[in-house]
Amino acid sequence: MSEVQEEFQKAIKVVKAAGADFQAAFMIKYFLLSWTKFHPVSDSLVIIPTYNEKENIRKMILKVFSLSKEFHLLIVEDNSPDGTGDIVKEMMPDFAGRLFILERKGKLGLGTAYIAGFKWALERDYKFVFEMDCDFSHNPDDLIKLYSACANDGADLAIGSRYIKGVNVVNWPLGRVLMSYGASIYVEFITGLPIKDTTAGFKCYSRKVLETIDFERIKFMGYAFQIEMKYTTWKLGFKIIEVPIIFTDRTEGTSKMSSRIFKEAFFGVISLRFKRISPRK
Ligand SMILES: Nc1nc2c(ncn2[C@@H]2O[C@H](COP(=O)(O)OP(=O)(O)OP(=O)(O)O)[C@@H](O)[C@H]2O)c(=O)[nH]1
Ligand SMILES: [Mg+2]
Repeated sequence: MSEVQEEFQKAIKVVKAAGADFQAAFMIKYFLLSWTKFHPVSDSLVIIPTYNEKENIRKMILKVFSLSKEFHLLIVEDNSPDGTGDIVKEMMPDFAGRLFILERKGKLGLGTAYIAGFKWALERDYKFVFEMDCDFSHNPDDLIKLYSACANDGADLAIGSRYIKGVNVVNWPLGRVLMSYGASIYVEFITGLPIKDTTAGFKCYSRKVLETIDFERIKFMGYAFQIEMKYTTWKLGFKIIEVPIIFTDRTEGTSKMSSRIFKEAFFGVISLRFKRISPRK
C-alpha cells in the first residue's frame, strides 16, 4: 500500500470511529465544498439585454467568466431571429449556476428588458447589479472598476463614463459623439442632473437603489430609460460615482439606435423635469 493510500485509510478510520454528528458535519462540508466548486457564489449579477447579437454573445459570455472576479450573468433575450438565445442555452450547461437566460416573446425594448432583469435579481441575493451591452462597446474588464466603486468607495450607483476626462470614445462617427455629448449638456441644463455621461448604459447599482426605485413609474425605453434611471437615483438621494471608461463602437452586429429612441429622449427629458419622484411603497 502506498503512503497516500495508508493516509487515506487512516482518515477513513478516524471518520468511522467518530460519532454520527461528526460524520454528518463531514458530509455537509464535503457537499458544500463540491457545490460551490461547480456553482460558484457571487454577490454580483451582470444583466445583458440582447437582440440579434449572434456575432458577439459567445465571446461575451466567455469573457465575463474569464474575469478575476466571479460575476453571474443574466441574458435578457427578446426572441432574436438570428438565434442568439439558442447560443446562450447551448452554453448554459458549461456555466451551470452562473449563466442564466430570461426569454421574452419579442423585441420589447431595452428599458423593460432591464426592469425584468432587475426584478429577477431582487428575487435572489445579489448585492450588486450591472447593466452592460453585448456589443463590446463596454469593455467587460471595466466591470471590476464599477464593482470597486460600489463595494469599496461607497457608491450606490457607479456609472462607466465617457466624458470624465475629455471624450473617451473610439470609432464613433462625429455625429454620434456630438449627439451623445450634447445630450448630457442638454439633460443637465433641463433637469440639473449633475452627471457628465447621462446616457451611459454601463453601470453598477447597489441592491438598495433597485429596492427603492418604483419600477412601475419608469416609463422610457431607450436612451431616455438610461437618463430616467439616473435622474430617479439622484432625486432619491443616492450617492453616484462616475468611473472613467473608454467606449468603443461595435465592430460586429448592428445597432438598434433609431430616430424613435432619439425623439423619446429629447422630449422625455422635458417631462422628467416635472415628474414627482418618490420611493417604492
Ligand atoms: N432584450 C433586448 N435587448 C435589446 C433591445 N434593443 C437593444 N438591445 C440590446 O441592448 C444593447 C445595446 O443596444 P445597441 O444596439 O448596441 O444600442 P446602442 O449601444 O444604444 O447603439 P450603438 O451604439 O449604435 O450600438 C445590446 O446588447 C442590444 O442587443 C431590445 O429591444 N430588447
Ligand atoms: Mg451599442
